[in-house]
Formats: sequence, structure tokens, C-alpha cells
Amino acid sequence: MLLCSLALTLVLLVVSGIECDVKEVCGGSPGIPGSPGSHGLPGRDGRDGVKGDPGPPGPMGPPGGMPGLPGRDGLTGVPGAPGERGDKGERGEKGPPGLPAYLDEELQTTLHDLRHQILQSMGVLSLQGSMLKVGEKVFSTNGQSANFDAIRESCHKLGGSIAVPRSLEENEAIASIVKKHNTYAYLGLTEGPTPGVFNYLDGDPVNYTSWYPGEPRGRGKEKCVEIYKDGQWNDKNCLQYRLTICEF
Ligand code: MMA
Ligand code: CA
Repeated sequence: MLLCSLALTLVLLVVSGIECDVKEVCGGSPGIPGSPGSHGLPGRDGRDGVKGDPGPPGPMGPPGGMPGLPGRDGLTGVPGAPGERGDKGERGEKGPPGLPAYLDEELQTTLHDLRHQILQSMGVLSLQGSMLKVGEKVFSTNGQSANFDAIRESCHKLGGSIAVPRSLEENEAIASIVKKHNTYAYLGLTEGPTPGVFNYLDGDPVNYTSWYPGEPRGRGKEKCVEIYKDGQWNDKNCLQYRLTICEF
């Protein structure tokens, strides 16, 4: 301990450049610590803190101020009604050439199935007596009576036309339906401007007739034609109720 104090004193003296005699110092017990020094001067201001939150909205201004800026756009409204249908487009380009029908297996299968289904339907309808096939023509009735115009319309709606016989065979087929329903039927014939001259509905003159003896005798006042149960015809006004028979 003594050595160390000596050495320290020497070092201090040498460093300060002062020469003096080395004294011997004896170490005592440490004194009571002094009282704390007075507070230092205030330090410099710190850096700015982070920006604070926005304050609450201020109170409403006095009335009579300038109008504010327009607000933002509102929400999107509900969609409007669909527009009118546009014009028909141009015809498309011609497609690539297809297979010849006889080599098209899918087409052949479809045709085979269709033929089968048509045959089945015609078999059932024939057995039920609800279709009468004569050559290429099919006659059929719904069993209902109506005036001439209504019958024409019903048949047209179904894709057919009011029945009209163009041969004895067709006349007999229609007469058989009339007999079965015990109700006269109107035929697809009307009188033209010349009394006594009757035409098919397409305007062609009749080339097969089956007038009852003495008919037509309506002399322009009976523009339609009815067929009796025996197949004979009578010119008649068009407003009677007669059996609906169509041809397809
Ligand atoms: C009714 C009517 C005519 C028909 C005569 C035949 C009286 O009128 O059906 O169309 O020609 O009968 O007598
Ligand atoms: Ca008549």
C-alpha cells in the first residue's frame, strides 16, 4: 500500500513536470462523503416529438357563410332496365364442308331414331282412330265444333290447314270422320266473287267436287261448304258450328 502511494505520487509529479522530495504518506480511513453538488445548468432542448392526432372538429360556423365545396359522388345506383333488342346481325360466313350424310354416323343414328319414334307415334294415333292417313295426307279432328274462321285458325296454329278433299278417297276419309262424330264439317273451300264458283283457300279453282244434287244453290249468299255424313257437299253460310277437321 505504501509502495503504491509512493509510486502514484512520483508519477504525478513527473507528469506535472514539478520536482520535489518524495514524502512518505500513511493511509487513514476514508472520510465521510461530501454533500451532493448543486444542480447543473438546464440542458439544451430535445428534438421535436412526433406529430399529435388531429383534434376534434370545431363548432359549426355562424350561418350565412359561403356554400361548401360539392361532396363526393354517392354510391352506384341499381342497374337500369334492359335496353331494346338490337338489329339482327349480318349473316355469318359459310362453315367448313361437312361429311356426306351417309358417312355421318351421328346423323344416321339420329335419323334412325326419329324414324322409329315417328312410326311408334303414328301406330298409336292410328290405333286410337285419331289420325287418318290418305296417301301423303293426314286428317285429324279434336272433336270440337266452331265456325269456319275459328276452324281455319285452329288448324293453322297446329301447322296444318282445314281439311279439303281433292279426290274421292280423301272425300271418303273426311266423311268417315263426320259420320263418327255425327256432326257436319266445313271444308277448306270458299265461294269466289262469281256466285257458284268455289276455290281452294290458296285461290286455285276446285278440280274435285261432291255436291249434293241441286247444290250449290246459295247464289253467292252461302260462301262456305259443309260436308254431310254421306260425303255430299252443300254450300252454307260460314257462321254455323261445324266439326273441326284439319289436314297435315
Ligand atoms: C238450307 C241450307 C242451304 C241448303 C238448303 C237445301 C234452306 O236452306 O242448308 O244451304 O242449300 O237447305 O234445301
Ligand atoms: Ca246450299
